[in-house]
Amino acid sequence: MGQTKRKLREGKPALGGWVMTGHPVIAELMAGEGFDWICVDMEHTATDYASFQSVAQALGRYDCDLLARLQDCDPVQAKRVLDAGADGIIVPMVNTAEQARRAVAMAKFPPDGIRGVAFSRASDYGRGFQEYVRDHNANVIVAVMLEHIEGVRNADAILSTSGVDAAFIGPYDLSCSMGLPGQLDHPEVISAQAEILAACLRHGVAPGLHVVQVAPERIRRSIEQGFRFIACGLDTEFIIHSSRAILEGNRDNG
Ligand code: 3PY
Ligand code: MG
Repeated sequence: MGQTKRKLREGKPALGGWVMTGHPVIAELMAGEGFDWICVDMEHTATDYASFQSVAQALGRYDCDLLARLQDCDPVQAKRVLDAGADGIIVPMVNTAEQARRAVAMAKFPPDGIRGVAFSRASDYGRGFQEYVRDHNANVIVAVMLEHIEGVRNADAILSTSGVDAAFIGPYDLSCSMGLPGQLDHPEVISAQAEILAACLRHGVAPGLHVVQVAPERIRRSIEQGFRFIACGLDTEFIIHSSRAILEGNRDNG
């Protein structure tokens, strides 16, 4: 079992980096700084499976779990990223218990799920087949995204689904679904997030949050609030902000 799942089980924060660029070097740079996990976003990017596999290969020498955010609750996508070496999946827009059951099933081999076996990279091309299949269902991380008000209403049913390790709030989609796009500090959005957090605690699921516009104090606040599976920003945001900070005040001096 990787460190992320172990930390979540122990109620400890597991901090993740978020890769929009799909580039293995970016993922390596972030993993080398000590993130517990890296997520490659395949929902809102052009990242394909070959790039995902390159990231998996690049992260091999780091003690850092690799997750993929899928485009949808789709068994084909889950199969392909897990075969490439993902340690888990983040499934967007899980609004019902049925979708949550599907998310778990597509991540696990029978008898717990429906994932097909293969001599893929994940099992060292078959050389580690028996061991991989034996341990996988216990090791894989299944995070469902609660990012729609319908998901908030169904939070108890979703989070009582066996095999869901973490509930991951997408604050932007959540705010949009409430007619409050991007108003993350609106009391109704804050209260919807608090409902998800409380449902997580009721069902023993790790509460997660994507702090998209990241600052160290926002991560600290999220941990204090009780969130444990926390994505810290985006690689693209890191590059924007460091570029801006360097140029600010120096642009006219050259
Ligand atoms: C959202 O805020 O909707 C997200 O999906 C963040 O990952
Ligand atoms: Mg979203």
